[in-house]
Amino acid sequence: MTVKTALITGITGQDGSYLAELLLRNGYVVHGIVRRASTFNTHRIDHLYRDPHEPDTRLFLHYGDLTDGTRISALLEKVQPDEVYHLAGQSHVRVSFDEPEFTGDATGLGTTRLLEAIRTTGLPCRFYQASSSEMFGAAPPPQHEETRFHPRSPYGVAKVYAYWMTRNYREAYGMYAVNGILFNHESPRRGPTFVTRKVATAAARITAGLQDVVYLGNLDARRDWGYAAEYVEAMWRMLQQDDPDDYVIATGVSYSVREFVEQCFAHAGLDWRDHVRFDERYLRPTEVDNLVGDASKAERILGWRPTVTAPQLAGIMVDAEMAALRGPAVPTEEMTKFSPSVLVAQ
Ligand code: NAP
Ligand code: F7E
Repeated sequence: MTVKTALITGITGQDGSYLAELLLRNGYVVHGIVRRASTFNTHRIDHLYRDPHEPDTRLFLHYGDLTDGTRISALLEKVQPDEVYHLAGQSHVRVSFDEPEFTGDATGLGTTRLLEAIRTTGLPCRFYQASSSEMFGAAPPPQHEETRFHPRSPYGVAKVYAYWMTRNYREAYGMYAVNGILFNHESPRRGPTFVTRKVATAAARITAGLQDVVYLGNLDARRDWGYAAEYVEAMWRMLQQDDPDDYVIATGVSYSVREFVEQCFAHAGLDWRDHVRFDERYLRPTEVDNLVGDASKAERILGWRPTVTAPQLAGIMVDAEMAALRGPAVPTEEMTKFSPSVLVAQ
């Protein structure tokens, strides 16, 4: 059997770490692009890393930045991947209002740099673009592959641009390039400033007596929250089809931020109303009110279906935060033992 080689941009992020685990489990050689920082930013994948001098090493990391097209091209030439999973980007919606230009550069143009590098190197590789439900923005739910985009943030606008560049390269050059339009997906590895992780951390810390309140913004927004480890499986399946296409990935059920907060605090044995305060700094100039994905196409063609619900996710995330406070931080390796079916049973 031929061993496939994958290149993951954003391997140090939440999704990159789960995807790297999945691909290594599936026998791939995995290369990841890591941006240089003055502190280590590889904590989500440290448990996967082996000394590159060991003969059975299948994970390789390379420095690179999405804003550096020359480096992206050089890495593609060097790695010669069969599949490219493009997950890197400035992914925070609120921050995109503060940094619209950088967000456009990294999250929007970064995709073009990769597509153009694939085209000019002539590699016959398959390309996955991490598109987002934020592209639907103000479009009423349920949102599916044919729903018209109405993005409500510089992040959403950048993702719409990248979505169309991916489709354009598919149509113009016959490239195997797909858009995975993923609705919100969370886990204990979620970045600490996204609302689910922020709330789960606060619930655990309040229980431990380390803080008393948490400041939040809009509690009325509704999101379709799923579990990240299950969503990366859908990414992989999208690149295993005969023909390239675009797919919505979602649970089909939405909860308000208030409901998710309530679930986290109840799981920790707390009444959220005693601990949640409002701070307008967490509001966005334009908000996305209600996202509910219709993933029936993915179920029909990819055979993909989520199993973890948002209330279960709230429990998983609060438990992980409490475990991290009890001892040394929850080892990432331990988290990987949560297979989706195990999680449902917990
Ligand atoms: P994340 O945790 O924020 O990870 C983003 C990754 O991109 C990190 O590895 C980050 O590196 C890297 N990165 C950022 N700017 C970069 C640059 N200029 N050059 C190179 N690398 C850069 O995001 P995620 O939740 O895993 O999401 C993965 C992708 O899916 C993102 O494109 C996101 O926009 C998209 N998406 C996410 C969701 C969701 O609910 N999670 C839904 C739909 C789409 P550092 O580790 O150094 O910061
Ligand atoms: O906000 C509200 C906030 O930042 C969710 C990214 O992965 O998913 C994510 O974007 C909701 C919003 O995620 C706070 O106003 C209230 O309505 O966790 P979030 P997001 O904006 O939905 C999409 C699909 C992506 O593609 C993105 O990359 O929660 N909210 N209070 C708050 N949000 C935050 N962050 N912090 C608060 O204190």
